[in-house]
Amino acid sequence: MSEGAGVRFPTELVAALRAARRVAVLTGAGVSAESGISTFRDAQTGLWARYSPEELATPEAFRRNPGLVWEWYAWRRGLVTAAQPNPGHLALAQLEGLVPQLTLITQNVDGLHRRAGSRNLIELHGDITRVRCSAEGTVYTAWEEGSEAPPRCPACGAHLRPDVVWFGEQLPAEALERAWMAARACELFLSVGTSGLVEPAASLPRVAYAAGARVAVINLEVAPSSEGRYDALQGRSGELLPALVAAAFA
Ligand code: BV8
Repeated sequence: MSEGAGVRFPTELVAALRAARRVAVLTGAGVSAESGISTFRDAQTGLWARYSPEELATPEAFRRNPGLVWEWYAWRRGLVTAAQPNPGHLALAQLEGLVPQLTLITQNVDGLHRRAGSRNLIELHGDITRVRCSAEGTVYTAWEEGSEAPPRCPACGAHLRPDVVWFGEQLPAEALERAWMAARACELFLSVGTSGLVEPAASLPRVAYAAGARVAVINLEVAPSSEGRYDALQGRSGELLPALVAAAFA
């Protein structure tokens, strides 16, 4: 075992990270939990307790009640902009400068990896701090909030919508292709803070493993399915990621 910041890791994992030319990382909501952003598995709080994300994060919900869906995203956007990247986000941004090529593939829509300094970033499910025209697809990073919710596209008058991928919607083809390629090409794949329930993102660790990569899972709960194939590191990403970087590069 190798030690970093008081945490012990399998020596082979630390050696693999130190030696890797290409590393791919998949993150989920668990990486942002220590920034105070509740995960999808956590109960929704307050006003939104009676809704499940799966029933609001869909095109049908937006068609049925665009104002409700818009308000839910406005509430989440407020939480996200008030949050700060945590040591897990920062360790991944630091790691990008320590290995020859690190590709960070995130399911998260909170923008915290970008704010932490990660640059080679694939946002599989978009970013709730951006909106787009529901008719033309034009993306806006700033918009007028008037009396009407959702606000309307300044160019065509259609409703604006969050720039995210809803359940039942295709992921952006270019982002998904880049993620498949990174998973197939890497020597080491880290899956961090994800329950691995949502496809197609959940298939990426399997694609990497099948292509010969070493796969390590860092999560509060480690699924028995990874037994024997993956390095399973149970714990908080805000503690384990900085410790792993320290063990490999300190
Ligand atoms: C698609 C953006 C092709 C929006 C998200 C029926 C019809 C259509 C599709 C489907 C269908 N049935 C199934 C599907 C496929 C569907 C899917 O996978 N459904 C699941 C629920 C079964 N997928 C899709 O629809 C995708 N598109 O397939 O298109 C298609 C098209 C048409 C018809 C057929 C096929 C689109 C999926 C993208 C959805 N958008 N987000 C928004 O955010 O509002 S998904 C959203 O939920 C997140 O982005 C994320 O991906 C997911 C939540 O997962 P996690 O990130 O893993 O978070 P979770 O809370 O689950 O887990 C957190 C983990 O962290 C836990 O394990 C916890 O223990 C751990 N943890 C907590 N704290 C810490 C920690 N770990 C470490 N440290 C800590 N401190």
